[in-house]
Amino acid sequence: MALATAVPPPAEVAEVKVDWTHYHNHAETTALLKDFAGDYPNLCRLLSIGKSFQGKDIWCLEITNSGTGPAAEKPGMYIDGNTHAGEVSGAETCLYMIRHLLENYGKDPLVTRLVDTRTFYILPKINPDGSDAYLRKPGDPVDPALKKVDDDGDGLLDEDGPEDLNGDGIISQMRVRDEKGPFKTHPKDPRLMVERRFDEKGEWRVVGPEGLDNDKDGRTNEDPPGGARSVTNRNYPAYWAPDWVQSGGGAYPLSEPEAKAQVDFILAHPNIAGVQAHHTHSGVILRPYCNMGDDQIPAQDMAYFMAVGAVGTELTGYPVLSVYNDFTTDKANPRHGVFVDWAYDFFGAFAFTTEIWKAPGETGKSAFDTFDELLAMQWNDKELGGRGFVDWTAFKHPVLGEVEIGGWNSNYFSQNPPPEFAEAEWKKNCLFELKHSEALPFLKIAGVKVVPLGDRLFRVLATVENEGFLPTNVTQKAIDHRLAKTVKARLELEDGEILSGGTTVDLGHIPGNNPAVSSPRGGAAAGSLNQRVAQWLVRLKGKKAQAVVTAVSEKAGTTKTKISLQ
Ligand SMILES: [Ca+2]
Ligand SMILES: [Ca+2]
Ligand SMILES: [Ca+2]
Ligand SMILES: [Ca+2]
Ligand SMILES: [Zn+2]
Repeated sequence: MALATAVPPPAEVAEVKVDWTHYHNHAETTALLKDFAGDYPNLCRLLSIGKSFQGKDIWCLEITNSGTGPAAEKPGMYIDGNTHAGEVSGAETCLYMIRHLLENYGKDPLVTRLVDTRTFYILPKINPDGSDAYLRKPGDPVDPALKKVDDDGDGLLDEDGPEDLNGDGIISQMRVRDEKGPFKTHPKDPRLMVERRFDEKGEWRVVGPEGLDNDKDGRTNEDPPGGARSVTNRNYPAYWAPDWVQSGGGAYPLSEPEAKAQVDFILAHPNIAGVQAHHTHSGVILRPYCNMGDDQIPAQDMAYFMAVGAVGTELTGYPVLSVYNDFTTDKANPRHGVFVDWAYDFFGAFAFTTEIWKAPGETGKSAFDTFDELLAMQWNDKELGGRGFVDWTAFKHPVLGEVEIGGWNSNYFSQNPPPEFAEAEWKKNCLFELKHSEALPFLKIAGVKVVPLGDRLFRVLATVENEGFLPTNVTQKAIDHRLAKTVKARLELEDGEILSGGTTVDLGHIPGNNPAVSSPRGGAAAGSLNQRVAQWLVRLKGKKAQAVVTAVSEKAGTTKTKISLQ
């Protein structure tokens, strides 16, 4: 990097207003990203990394101070959201991060330093098609230019969309009275149902989502306008498995255009050292692996996962969990082809996936552990005025006859936070991810010593330091998998000859700034562990000369300094 030049945002730029009580669809997100890119041309650049199945741009806002060097020569922090259609919280958290970085640049010292020294690649919506299908309200127009999607693979396109039968704007559940049904009315709250005991009579059977089975295939609302195809988080080239092992992986790794665009983008940006994906929900920070235990993670990597993760827990209140150990109910059927495993194991970055939002009533480690509906209902009554639950009401269904429509409005109660609770979630995750980016390895030239040896001979000693917390190789796994590149120091000399050392000196991998964590097996090492010295012996043609020392690390950045020899 060149010398730092602070770029204060132009004074006349008004803040980009973002309503954090609103979940933004693709068109709204696009407009916001264009506003940010237009307002902060020195700090960010809007890139389309590819198109979704329906032809929507998958946006990446690249954020760094262009005055302090090219984006590719700084440690990269990759942040994405909304891979799963309904997990729209991830997109909002990305937008929050974007706004936080751009509008606090020049005001907040940490933000300013990070935007000067790191490059953020922020992709709010990996899956804009699925996200739009989820956010679409019953009756909203569908853009006729978009490709239609056969969600259920029956050869018909968009043939069974949702019907808001009772006209309340929400697609709820339908239930019918049935003595053989699995549920009875909850004895403590008549709005709720509970499973009957084997020796009790049933009262209710849930027949599916509110609507009509338009194509009479026995399923209701299974192929709505638009749609998402799969784009699940199982389509990545890490321990991928086909349908007979796990459903949802797609036809082959990266068969989905969104996943392919995402992986191609990351591979084209090898400076990316930190990876953060956003999903919902559970209120947990997940780390690798999805299909293996912690014995497969080198001790040093585990120490870093714990150290960075602990900051995450402190700032978000979310525990850091292994997907396999703590987030997989059936250990015989773990997840395959998951992004976080690819990013850590196959790309060599330090990767987390956060499941944003722990809904009230979800008292277990993960959202699928427990749902205490009484607790959830109490919270719903107290905090939301009952808005999170649609009371069951009778409706005369044209096909099913007498039904009741109601139940949890789970999209904005459990799957995503209710709007008034959203901003606090976005903010605390943003603050953790800033800390993750602060932990990335960061190269600097701590000093250059020029020792005159007489007769136009000089010894040049450049001390290259990793100021960051993580080592320049980022993970031990990256070394094991031959992904990590060593740090190189280069001397460019006018009017002289390098006699020993060669132009480029290989400095190996440089540990981070905390030796206790850098070498967990050997205990604390010497204080200068995070420094390496490059040496050259040179002979000048004349009495003096100018030279440039450059230190290059793929993931810790490039830095250079000018020296004079005389
Ligand atoms: Ca279909
Ligand atoms: Ca309804
Ligand atoms: Ca149907
Ligand atoms: Ca329907
Ligand atoms: Zn998800």
